[in-house]
Amino acid sequence: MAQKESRIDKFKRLVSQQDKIRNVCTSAHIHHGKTAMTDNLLAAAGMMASKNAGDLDAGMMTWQHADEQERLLTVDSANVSMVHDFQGEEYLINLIDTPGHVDFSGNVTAAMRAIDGTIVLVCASEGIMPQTETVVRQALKERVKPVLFINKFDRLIKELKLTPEAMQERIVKIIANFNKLISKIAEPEYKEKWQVNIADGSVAFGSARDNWALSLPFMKKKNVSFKDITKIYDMSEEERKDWTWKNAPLYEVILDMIIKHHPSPVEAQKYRIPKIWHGDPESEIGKDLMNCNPNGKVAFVVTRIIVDPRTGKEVAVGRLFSGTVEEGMEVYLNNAKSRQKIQQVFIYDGIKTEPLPKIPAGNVLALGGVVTNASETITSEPEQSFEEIKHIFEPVVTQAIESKKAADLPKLISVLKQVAKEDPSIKVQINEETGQHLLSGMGELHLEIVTNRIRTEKNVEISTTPPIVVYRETIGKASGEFEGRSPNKHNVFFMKVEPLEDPVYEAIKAGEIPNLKIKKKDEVLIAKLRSLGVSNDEIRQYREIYDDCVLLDKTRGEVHIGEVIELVMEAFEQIVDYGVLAREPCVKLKVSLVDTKLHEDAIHRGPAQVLPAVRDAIRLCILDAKPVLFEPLQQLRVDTPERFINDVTRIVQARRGQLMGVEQDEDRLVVNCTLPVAEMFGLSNDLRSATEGRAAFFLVDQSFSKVPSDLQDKIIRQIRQRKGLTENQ
Ligand SMILES: Nc1nc2c(ncn2[C@@H]2O[C@H](COP(=O)(O)OP(=O)(O)OP(=O)(O)O)[C@@H](O)[C@H]2O)c(=O)[nH]1
Ligand SMILES: [Mg+2]
Repeated sequence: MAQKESRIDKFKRLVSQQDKIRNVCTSAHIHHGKTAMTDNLLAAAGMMASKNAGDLDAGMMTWQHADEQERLLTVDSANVSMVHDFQGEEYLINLIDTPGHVDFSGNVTAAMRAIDGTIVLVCASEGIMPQTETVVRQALKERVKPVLFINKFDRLIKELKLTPEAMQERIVKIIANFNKLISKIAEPEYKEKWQVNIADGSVAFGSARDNWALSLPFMKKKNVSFKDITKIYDMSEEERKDWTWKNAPLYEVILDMIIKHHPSPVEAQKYRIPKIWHGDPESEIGKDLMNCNPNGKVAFVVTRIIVDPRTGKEVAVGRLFSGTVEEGMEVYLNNAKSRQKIQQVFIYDGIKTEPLPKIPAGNVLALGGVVTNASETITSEPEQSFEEIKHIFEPVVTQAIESKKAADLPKLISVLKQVAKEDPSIKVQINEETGQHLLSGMGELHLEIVTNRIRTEKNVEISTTPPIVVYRETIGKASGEFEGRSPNKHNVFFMKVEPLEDPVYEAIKAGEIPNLKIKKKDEVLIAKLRSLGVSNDEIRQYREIYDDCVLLDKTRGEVHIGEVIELVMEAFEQIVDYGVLAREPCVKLKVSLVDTKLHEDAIHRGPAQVLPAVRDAIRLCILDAKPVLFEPLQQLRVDTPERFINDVTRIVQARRGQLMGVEQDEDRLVVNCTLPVAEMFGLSNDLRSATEGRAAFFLVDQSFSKVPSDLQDKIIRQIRQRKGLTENQ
């Protein structure tokens, strides 16, 4: 008798059948049911007790941290893999369940790099929400194809008691709104191509919690009508479970949709690679990437660093775009510029990692033994890196943190470094002198989760200050030319600073131009800058793009420039990181090196000479260019029952908020407004208590705007005082 194939052997076989792989993620507005769906898919694949699926009391399988269980929300992405039979063939589905809360949206961006398709969930009752738009943006930016699952359909049946006709109308409306989003956001080529469609089954609807789903093709196959659906909640629970398992099984409808409508890695890489990797497509690695070649050169992008809960060891999760990774293989880390050895290669089996001796291109997997950071490109030999994984929102809230016990000082530093690795949207600034470190995150909840994990999971007792806002510095006009002299007086740098042109700034912010040191001719960048209206002369002068600022080299015929330009870049980065007014980060600066006088002898123009000279010159320029402080603003959507509208507008206006408009949406009013982040602390409590908990707000977008002039000096003074800066620091 033939022996039954073990599950791990099955995975081993399927990882190399590239046309039978689908790499996907869930994505949605907060709480629209991503994790309930993921858990139910896992249960059906026999990877967890089906009894626990979607049962919040018993705990979601994919919640690996206690805080997720306590707060009933997803913080970390969870990788799971499963096998599904479709038309007589077995498929391997690598699925990442992403968080919905906007504070953790960095994890969504990272997941989008690893996968090729996403199932966007939309609550049937709430419809498209601000975060739905955000996740569609995140997906399309990485050329990840969306399909739609309209979830919580039970609410239409049980709470709203809709007729079959009204149900269909609701579905049509949600699909139309979803397709409108795609037309609005997608690149021209995908506006039409990626529209979802009820007839072809790229839309499904159902209840993730109650473990059922349907699509139009599936309804036809099973001969199920909308009228039948209206009746299922009149059945006893047992009856309903039997009926839905037979006529509307969630796992079958969703996994069939994934297999039919999402691309295999081979198909996807043909159009995704040109978007996320800007090397030469005709080179050997370029061809390997485009073809997802398992026998080609290795190219792996790290999307997340996680600590395996079972072993306590760090693993690098990501996507293998080309080649085959094996245990014991030596690889090159292109950002770190170092060689390391892969000790283990893991695939996900359900939620657990399982070591395999080797895994070929086209899979989401994890590497053990490689100590690295998210966004790293791992290859066999030095190669062109992938585009940086750029997060859509920036950390704008900061907390100072200190260890309570002196003995924990060194431990806290290593824990903070670890936290910054594990969480792509946390920024850590370590100050070994004062012992007071700064942790910046997306919002209050983000910092609360991270600081609690430092206490409970990393076991360091810490004290924290209340959250404060991170400001930005920029300039109001072009400066004159200013010089900076090196301490030995032998080198002079002449600099100029201007506001960066809007089109270039917007393109950098949108992630269309990555952080970059320009060492050789970069055709993609040249074409991009030209399309943004930059003159050919200036394009040639571009040397670096760094955090929303650019550095140009306008010197001519300076023989030693090649030897000092790296140091000029370093000084430029230092000023961008710590501006002039209050040592807050700078934005929208175009800094030009205009001329230099350099000592003949390299020994007299080392870092100790060049760095302070360049910094001084840039500082003088900025001071001449009407420096201003920018504050982060959040564009919010506040949903409220009509009777509380006056309370809501009062709260918004009391916090320096601006009302942009009020719209009626079904049974609620939708208030669009903009608030300074500095005024947002405690907003959710205020709103809750003024509206009996009925109003809720959602982040639509983030921007920076000039601090009102009457507040600027006061805020600068406060920041400088907090940082302990003296007059001329
Ligand atoms: N009525 C109803 N409730 C559902 C359904 N699916 C999920 N829920 C509930 O909605 C809430 C959120 O479900 P989750 O699965 O955690 O949603 P999520 O999208 O993973 O949430 P985040 O990851 O925190 O954004 C829970 O209370 C679920 O029980 C559904 O089909 N119908
Ligand atoms: Mg979740």
